[in-house]
Amino acid sequence: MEQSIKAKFTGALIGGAIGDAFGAPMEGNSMENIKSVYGDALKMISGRYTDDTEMMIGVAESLIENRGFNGEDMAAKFIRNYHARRGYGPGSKEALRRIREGASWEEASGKLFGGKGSYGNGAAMRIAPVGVFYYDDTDKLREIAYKASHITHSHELGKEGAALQAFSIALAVTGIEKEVMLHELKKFVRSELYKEKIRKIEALLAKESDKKEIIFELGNGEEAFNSVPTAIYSFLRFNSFKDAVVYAVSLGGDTDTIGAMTGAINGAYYGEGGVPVEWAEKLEEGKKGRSYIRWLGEELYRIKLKLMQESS
Ligand code: R7I
Ligand code: MG
Ligand code: MG
Repeated sequence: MEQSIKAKFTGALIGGAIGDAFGAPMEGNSMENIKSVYGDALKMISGRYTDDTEMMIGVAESLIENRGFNGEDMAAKFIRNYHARRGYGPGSKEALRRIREGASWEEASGKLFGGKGSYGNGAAMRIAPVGVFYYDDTDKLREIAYKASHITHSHELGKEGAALQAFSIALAVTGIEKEVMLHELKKFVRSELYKEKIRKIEALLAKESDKKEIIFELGNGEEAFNSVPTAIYSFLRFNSFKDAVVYAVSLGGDTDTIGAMTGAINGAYYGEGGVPVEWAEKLEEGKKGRSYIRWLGEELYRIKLKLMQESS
């Protein structure tokens, strides 16, 4: 494994956190609203990240401590890190409350939203550590993405969205050519809804598409299927971290989350060096801030390297 892979691990985590913080002040605003306030000059207003990154940190901590997946521990990490002011989705909040009160991580999320579980993007938004850690093993990546999602999101479409986001990050780590990526994603996804979304991404990339069309066809909402494809599109359409993330956030809607997911794929593709320094410097510091998030990426890389050496 080359040294540059390390920068892709840290880039995915830092890039996700930056996309989250970048989009956070605009969450819930429409595309028109954002444009009327900022024009085309979207700025990094505050470096504060939200639940997206707080949960991503929990995923990374747990993978590191257990050298792989441990559901009970990952749920415990989510609970330990939880700060309501970071703005959690109602489903995630409820699942974590149930676990805190004694439910097992396997059963807590199952009965949400009428019994099928959540298809919100809360599992996909935090999945970057799984994407990098299992980048070389697609079957394992799928299995762990589903399990890590299940703690809060047991609906198939919620899990599939997280697996799709994780696999996009994995492909970005391998440095796959962008033209080939959609082909690989199409082979990977199992649900017809996501297959259709990927066909739409392909069609939209092949022509000039305006923002309204992207929002209409791919979505900018809190559902995994209305946000993960939008992040993938934003990555594929542009040639830099900055352009992709600015575009993703400018679409409005669930801006912190679409920003986070776009940032994670781009960070994994271009490496930490592709992340604008002025944005990285704005990302909050402190106990679990920028330096800690970078360290988590380095640790994931160090352990991955060790596991690969042990198995060869
Ligand atoms: O997915 P989740 O953790 O929310 C993440 C979002 C991100 O934008 C974060 O930045 C944070 O702001 O919250 O939380 P959930 O409550 O599980 O899902 C999010 C939303 O998706 C829900 O509030 C519902 O509106 C919708 N949703 C569903 N609606 C109907 N039926 C999710 N699952 C269902 C469903 O099965
Ligand atoms: Mg958020
Ligand atoms: Mg959000």
